[in-house]
Amino acid sequence: MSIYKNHKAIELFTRYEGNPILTPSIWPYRVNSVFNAGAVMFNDKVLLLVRVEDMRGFSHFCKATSDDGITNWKIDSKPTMESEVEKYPEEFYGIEDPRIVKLEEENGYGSNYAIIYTSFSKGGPLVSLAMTNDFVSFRKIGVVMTPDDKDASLFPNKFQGRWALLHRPTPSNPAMGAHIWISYSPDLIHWGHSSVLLPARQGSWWDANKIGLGPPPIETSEGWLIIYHGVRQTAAGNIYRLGLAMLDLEDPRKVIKRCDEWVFGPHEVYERIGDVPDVTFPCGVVVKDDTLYMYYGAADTTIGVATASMSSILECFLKS
Ligand code: BMA
Repeated sequence: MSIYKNHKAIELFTRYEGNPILTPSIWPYRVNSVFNAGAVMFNDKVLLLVRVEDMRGFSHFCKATSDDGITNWKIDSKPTMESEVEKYPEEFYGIEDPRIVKLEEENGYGSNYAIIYTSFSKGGPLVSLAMTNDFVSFRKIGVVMTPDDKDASLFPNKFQGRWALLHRPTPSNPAMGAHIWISYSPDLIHWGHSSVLLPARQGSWWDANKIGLGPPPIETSEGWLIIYHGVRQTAAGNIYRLGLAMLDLEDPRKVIKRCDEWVFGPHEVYERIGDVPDVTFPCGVVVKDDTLYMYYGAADTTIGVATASMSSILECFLKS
């Protein structure tokens, strides 16, 4: 049920009518919430690495797969990837919000898939990297960005011999705004040459003061499509909505265009009510033919899917 029925906005994304597709109540073991999942096509199925919050409040990842990416999810019977605090002390309070990228170039680890995630350390959230070939065993590389930093993803390929990472450091002075940055590395370990890529806007904009990357960058004919979240601070709490930007294919530091209006936000009851109300938070998409499937955490409690045609998304960049 939506309170926005007959709303004048023509929505770019269509929510699956059976949303939410994944909920804590169908989980094979006892959990508090399931949300913010990374997504990838793997063995002709949609594979989600779901952030699962346990009954202590700590998160781990659990794999769910489906042939059509909408129904009949097969969920691992126990956690798939967990914190290992002895070896990786930065994972002290759990691991959160995975983004999955299939790497197109040799990376020195013999692994095809990179998982970039937030480790919740004793010093705050930071960015970690793990590699896998099968989503059964994972090789953790460790910390790539120190705290406070989160909402990070690699690109699938290198740019002039260097990997690129989008991430969102948080300045100690909140008045400075939390922006999306880009950094470079020759080896996925040592990062630098950092600069602000997309700044949070100011004033009454929907994406004022704090923004962060959503899913990994999506390669299109027009450039790298970026879906990012903007956090609107209100007297009643935060509203997490989504907007679009396009980056140059050859040099992602060049922002070709950033749309003014948000394209998705909390409307439905399951997005408006939950552990954290009014949150739509995607960490993964898959593209099949001309359709983009966006998997998003709803109110930090369940997972929904919404679809849009790639051609209609690209049209947004002509309009605004
Ligand atoms: C962000 C992240 C997300 C979460 C969102 C809303 O800062 O921590 O994991 O979904 O807040 O609570």
